[in-house]
Amino acid sequence: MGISRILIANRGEIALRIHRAAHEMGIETVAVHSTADADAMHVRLADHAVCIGPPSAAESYLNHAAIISAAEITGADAIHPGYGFLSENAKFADIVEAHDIAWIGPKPEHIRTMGDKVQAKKTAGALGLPLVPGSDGAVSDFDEMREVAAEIGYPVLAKAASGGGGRGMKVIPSEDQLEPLVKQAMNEAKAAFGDDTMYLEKYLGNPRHIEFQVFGDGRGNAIHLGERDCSLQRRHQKVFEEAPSPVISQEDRMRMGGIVADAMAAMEYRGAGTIEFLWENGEFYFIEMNTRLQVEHPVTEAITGMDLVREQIRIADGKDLSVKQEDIVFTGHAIECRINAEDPFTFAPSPGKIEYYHQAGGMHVRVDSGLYAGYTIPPYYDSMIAKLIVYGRTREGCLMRLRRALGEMVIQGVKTSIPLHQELLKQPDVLSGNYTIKWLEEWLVTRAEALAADPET
Ligand code: MV4
Repeated sequence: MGISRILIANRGEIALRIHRAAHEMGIETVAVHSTADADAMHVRLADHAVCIGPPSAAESYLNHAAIISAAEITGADAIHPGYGFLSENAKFADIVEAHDIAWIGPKPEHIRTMGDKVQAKKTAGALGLPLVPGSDGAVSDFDEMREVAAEIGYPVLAKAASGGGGRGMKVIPSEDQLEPLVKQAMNEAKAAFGDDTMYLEKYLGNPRHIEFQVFGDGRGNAIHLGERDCSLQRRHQKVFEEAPSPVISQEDRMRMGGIVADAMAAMEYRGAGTIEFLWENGEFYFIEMNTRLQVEHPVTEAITGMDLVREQIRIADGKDLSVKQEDIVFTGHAIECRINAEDPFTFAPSPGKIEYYHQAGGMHVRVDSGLYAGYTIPPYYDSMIAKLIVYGRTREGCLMRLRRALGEMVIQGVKTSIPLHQELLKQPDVLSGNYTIKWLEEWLVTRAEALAADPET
């Protein structure tokens, strides 16, 4: 009994990350890949590899039948979905479990609940999490919307129940624009998700994005691993993440962490999860829950010393949580820079052949990446090609080490966001931790204007 062969239903750095955790546990891996990923590092390292389709994700990494068939053929007894792709697909999770394959993820019912943002908010509220003031669930009647909006005050934010991650939102500045803007948002939501259910929230003008990492055993025990600050984002793509947040006190961390862990215990949540909050004027407001492992999980690993993928696998195998809350110690500071194959000024994707690659190293420097010299980055998928995660005993020490490590990284053949990160590390607001979700995009505008005025800068 027990998990002995994991099929990794993903690609890129996260596939490699999962492979490494599995191998450390003595578990074999099965890589499934598209024709475009035959030369990927995780495919080479995996014990078994199955080509599941053409480059298009719809026909490969999202292809339920091909993935289940690959699991059956190779005798995999568990599937890890990584992030993105099928990771938050409740139907696929159901299918996996119906095949007696362990789903290394939350219970399908919880994926389903949290995928519906109205249901998620109701559930969070019932479990005692602080909510953004807004409509009590979905609203479809414009008179009712005007009533709710008048009560919470403008500006309000119309959000699609099937949205999330920034999709299907519209800021409504005043009552006269409510009906036309909500109608527009509904049309967009209908087109994007096939569902125009909307809800209203008070629009928070300048918050930080603070998310708590949680783990549950599915039987009523849960822990939190503190927060990550992911406020530096561009178009809902995180660029730079850190743990702990520079603005959260140890007291608030343990208080809010206790609330989220109690909530997860009460719902008998299983596996890894992230509870997202907006944080403004010292208050937390729940917005969404992600029922998956996140890209930025390594910063939590760095400050807790825990292997989050190992924890996920243990839980999927029916084991207890490996630690008790009182045994979790937060030490030092960690920052992750996402390195994308893209132009550091225009953000245009830059796929292609890696002519030369040199990875940063040294004390407390981690690079999660499947890159190697001679590898060709395919144009079909996400542009993130590496994550640089640096740890230091203090935030200042971490920033100094990060600057040094970024300077060591050499990626030739494609454009990357390394120069963007090097510029960011010169900004006083980044160095002092004085930023909100608006900071990066505002800074990028200033930078573009300065560049237009004087191309030498
Ligand atoms: C908000 C908000 C302001 N007020 N909700 C964007 C993604 C999704 N997770 C929720 N989002 C937001 N919800 C209220 N009531 C602002 C955002 C938002 C945002 C949130 C986190 C990180 C970056 C963001 C960028 C733009 C808008």
